[in-house]
Amino acid sequence: MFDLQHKTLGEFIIANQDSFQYTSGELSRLLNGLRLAAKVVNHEVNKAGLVDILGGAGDTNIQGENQQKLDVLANEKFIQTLKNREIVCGIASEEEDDFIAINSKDENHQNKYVVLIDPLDGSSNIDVNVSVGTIFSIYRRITPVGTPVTMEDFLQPGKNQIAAGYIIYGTSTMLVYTTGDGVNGFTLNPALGTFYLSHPNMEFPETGKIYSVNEGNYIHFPQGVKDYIKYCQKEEGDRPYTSRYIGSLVSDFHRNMIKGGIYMYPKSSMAHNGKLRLLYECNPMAFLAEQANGKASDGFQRIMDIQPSELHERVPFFCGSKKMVEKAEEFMAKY
Ligand code: AHM
Ligand code: MG
Repeated sequence: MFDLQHKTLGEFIIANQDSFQYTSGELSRLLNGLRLAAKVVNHEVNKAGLVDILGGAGDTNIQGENQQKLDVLANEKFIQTLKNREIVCGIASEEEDDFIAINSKDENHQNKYVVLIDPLDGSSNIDVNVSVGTIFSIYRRITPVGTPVTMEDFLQPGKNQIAAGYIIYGTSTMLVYTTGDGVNGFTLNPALGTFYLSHPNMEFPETGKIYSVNEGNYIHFPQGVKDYIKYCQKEEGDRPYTSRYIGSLVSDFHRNMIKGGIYMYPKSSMAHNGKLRLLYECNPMAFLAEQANGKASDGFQRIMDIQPSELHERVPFFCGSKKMVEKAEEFMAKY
């Protein structure tokens, strides 16, 4: 029977905690906290069509976008779960203007980790029953334990991440994560409420045949991107490629990792740094991509080398099968 043969996420976390280079019990508790919140949010997402939790909550987030109620709810659930368990010293969320400092009860602030989270990404897809996701990223704090966290603890380059992952609320719900030792995917058995290891050692194929980009913005893209898109469409060798764009980063990334492909959110004449957020979206996906033999770039340089200067900073994003990202960079370099 599937469920009995396969390792559960809880078992996997325990089994692998010794191989983790940093003190591990705390990270395990943190991953367990995220796993729990994921199940709660999954429950809410799955009943989205049934209850009156659809539509804008009336608030706009810091980026000036209308927040869906489920965004707010997912944000609350993740923050509550992490706060209550006192497993992190700070949280930054795409839905919050500022980071949240957490003071543990013993007043010693002994927790070493900060979490950055996009609680529900792709939320414009919720009310049309298309997959959405949660993205998380974990760093060790820079400032000493025993003191309150500061902005410095959050503004770290992606290469400092010690873990990152996503939860995809799709045809099935999966939790996919890395602690820097490859990428593993776990599928939720909704009847039991248990995640099982279903996709061990996930890897992007070296190259692929899918390109994912919002082509409606074509006219506003830099010439390098336009040329690369034309290259993807050209009849030559294994081309033309297939165009697939869900508009939900986690889902587009997940498909491309399994099938081989490239996801792009370039800058445009409308949005000078693209749309995606370096800290909540690009860095965690870049860490996963690199751990899965893929690549992530802003078109010119490695995403995880960028030194962030603000929490909600945006950056152009090219991510996926290594050869495809390199090809896109080649076109970008011409201009
Ligand atoms: P969000 O954080 O407001 O949900 O925006 C991020 C999403 C990504 O999941 C997706 O890839 C992209 O925005 C789609 O944007 P667009 O509709 O401009 O193509
Ligand atoms: Mg988002």
